[in-house]
Amino acid sequence: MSQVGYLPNSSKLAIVSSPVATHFEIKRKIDHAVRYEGMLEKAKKWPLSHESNLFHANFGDFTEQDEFYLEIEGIPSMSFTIGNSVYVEPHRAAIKSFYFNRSGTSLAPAHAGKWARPVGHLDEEVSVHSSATTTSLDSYAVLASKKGWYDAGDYGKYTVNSAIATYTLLAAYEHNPQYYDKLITNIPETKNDLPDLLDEVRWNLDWLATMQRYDGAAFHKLTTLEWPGKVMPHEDVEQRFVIGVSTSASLDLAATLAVASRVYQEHEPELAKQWLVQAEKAWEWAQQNPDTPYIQPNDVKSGEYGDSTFDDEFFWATAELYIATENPRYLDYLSNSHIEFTVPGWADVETLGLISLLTHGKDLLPSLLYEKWKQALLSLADAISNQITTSPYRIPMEEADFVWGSNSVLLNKAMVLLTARRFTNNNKGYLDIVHQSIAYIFGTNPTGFSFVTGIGNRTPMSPHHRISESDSVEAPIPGMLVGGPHSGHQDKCSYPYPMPADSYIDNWCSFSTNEVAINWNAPLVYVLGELNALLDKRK
Ligand code: 9MR
Repeated sequence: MSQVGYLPNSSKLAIVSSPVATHFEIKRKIDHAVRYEGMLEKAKKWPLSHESNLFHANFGDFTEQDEFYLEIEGIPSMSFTIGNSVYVEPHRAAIKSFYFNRSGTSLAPAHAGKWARPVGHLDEEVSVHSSATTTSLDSYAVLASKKGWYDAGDYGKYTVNSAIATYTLLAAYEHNPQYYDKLITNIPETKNDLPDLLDEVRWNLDWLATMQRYDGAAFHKLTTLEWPGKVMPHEDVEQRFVIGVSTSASLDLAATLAVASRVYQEHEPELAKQWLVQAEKAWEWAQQNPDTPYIQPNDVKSGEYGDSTFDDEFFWATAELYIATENPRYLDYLSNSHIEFTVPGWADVETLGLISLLTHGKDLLPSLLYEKWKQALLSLADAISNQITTSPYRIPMEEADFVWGSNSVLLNKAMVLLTARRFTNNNKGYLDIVHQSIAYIFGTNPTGFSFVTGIGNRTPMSPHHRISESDSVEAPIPGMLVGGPHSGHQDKCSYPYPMPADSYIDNWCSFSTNEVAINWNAPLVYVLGELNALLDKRK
C-alpha cells in the first residue's frame, strides 16, 4: 500500500501476497465500521520479481476521506489515509532536502532542527585540474566556486547532473507559479520577496554560473580527487578541483542558465541578463567543440557523468536559447533536427527542450513544427502508458528501466505524462498511471519500502548519504528519494533478492540502490507539486 495514502479521486490498489481469503474489507479507523468491500483479483506474475502469488485489492472508486485500514483474513491489517492533502508534506520535504544538501553554508537549528550543522566546502579557492587548464589558465590558478547542492551521497558538484535537477525544479515552478508562490519551506530566505522554491534553486544557480571557464566552456565537475571519507562536510578538508570541460556540461549549463534567465527575469533582471550572456557563450563554445566528451583523468576517482552523444544536449540548449532570444539561427537548427524524444535522464535531455518548446513556443514556432512536436510528446506519453500492462503494480517499468536510479526513471516518466496531459484531453488515463507510480514510490512495490526518507512507516534508515551517515542523528535527512532497485550490484553488497525489481537493500553499503541524488529528488518534487497544484486549482 502507499504509506502516505491516496488522493480521493485517484486510482487505489493494494497488492497482497498469498491470501487465504477471497475478499477484502476497508474499515474506518475511528469506529471500525466497514466502509467498502471488494473481491481480491489474481494479479499476473512479474518476471522481474520473485513474488509469484499476488492479488489486487482494487478500491479506486472508494473516495471517502478519513483514516482507514484494509482487512484481509490471514494478513496483518494495513492502515492508510485518503485525503486531498496526503502529498502536501511529502512534497515540502522533498524540496527541503535540497536545503539540507546545500554546500558552503552552515544550517541553523531554526531551519534544520536536529540536522543543524557547521559550514563545509566553502569552495572559495578551488584548484584547476590539469584536465581543465589552458595556456591562459594554468594549474596554479585558484577559482571561487561557492554554494550549490551536493550531488548525492558524496560531496561533489557536477555540472551535468546539476543542470537536469535545476531544470526540473524550474519547470515545476514555471508550470505552477501560483501554487509555488505560496509554498513555504522554512529556509533562511523565506522572508524575502522570492518564492522559496526559487530561493532554493538560486542557491545552485549561483554556483552553476561559476562553472564557466573564461572561454565559454563549462567545467565538468568540482570534486576532490578521491571519494570523501564517511565524514561531515566541515570535516572533509581535502583540496577540491574543477575537473575537465565537456560538450555536455557546456550545453547543459547553456540550457539551464537560459531557462533561469526567463524564470528570474522579473525578480532579478540584471542577473537574468548575465546568465543569458553566459548561456550563449557556452553554446558558442560547444559549436566550436561539438564532440568533447569528458574523459576521467587517471588521478580522479569521483563520479563521471560521462556521455558520448551530444545531439540531445544541442537540442535542449538550442531550444532554451531560442525561447530566450528568438534568434532565427536557433530556430534553423531546431527545424533541421531529427532527434527522437525519450524519457529524460541526465544523459538524455532532448525532451526537456521539447517540454519548454511546447510550454513557451506556441507563438514562436511555425505551427506545423509546433504540431509535430506536440505529437512527439503525446507519442512518448502513449508509449510510456502502454508499458503498465507488464507489471502487477501497473507502473510503466520494464526490465531496461531497472538501472541505477530506477526510481527516477519512473518519476521522469510520470513527469512526461503530466506534461503531456496539459496538451491533450487524456486526463484520467495519464493521471491514473502517475498515481500508481507515486504509490509504488511510497510503498506499493515488491520491497515494501517507501523509498523517501522520513516519509511513511517503513523508510530507508541507512541511505548512502555521507551527512546522514556521519551526523549523530539516528534518522537520516528527511525527504530524500533513494535510487531504488536494480540488479547491477556494482557495490558488491549482499542482496537477498537478486531480481531487478526486488534488488534493494537499506544499507549504507548499497550505493547502487540506496544512494540519494538531486536529479532523482527533482522529478519527485515536480510530480507531487503538479498533483497538489491540480487539486489547488479545483478548490
Ligand atoms: O546516477 C548515476 C548513474 O546513472 C550511473 O550509472 C552511476 C555510475 O556511473 O553514477 C550515478 O551518479 C553518481 C555520480 O557519478 C556521483 N555522485 C553520486 C551519483 C549517484 O549515485
